[in-house]
Amino acid sequence: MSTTVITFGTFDVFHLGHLRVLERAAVLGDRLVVGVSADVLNERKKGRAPVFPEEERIAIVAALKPVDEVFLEESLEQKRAYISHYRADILVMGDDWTGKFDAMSDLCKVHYLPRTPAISTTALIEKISGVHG
Ligand code: C2G
Repeated sequence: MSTTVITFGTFDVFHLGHLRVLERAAVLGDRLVVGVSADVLNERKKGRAPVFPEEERIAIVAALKPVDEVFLEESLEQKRAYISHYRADILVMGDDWTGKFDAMSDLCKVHYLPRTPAISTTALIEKISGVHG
């Protein structure tokens, strides 16, 4: 029987930390499905619009070798529906989300991976915009 892994994220200003989490999620199963957060969801969650719009973020994630399927994550409340729809066996998230998705463990296994240290979209935006010189 094949194992489907699902993960979610904004993947804005795509960087090595994003690539690593997707690579490590993919090896936990046979098929990796990625929910890319919609622009409106990101604005609600982080109080700012992503740098790259959802169509561009989806195109980048969909082109990656470890990724088999991509969809638009329109709301956090639909997480259970997405997990069931894609018949996911394992939900994987970075450990900044530790504990936040434990409620899904009746539907699938929930696995948190250590984040790649010292890299984030926010830090990149600050660096590019010259906030830290
Ligand atoms: N990540 C990582 N290492 C980093 C930065 C990010 O492992 N240095 C991981 C995060 O833990 C997450 C994934 O990369 O699993 C995507 O990160 P974000 O784009 O920041 O995702 P986020 O906005 O937290 O969206 O429904 C959940 C949300 O959509 C998650």
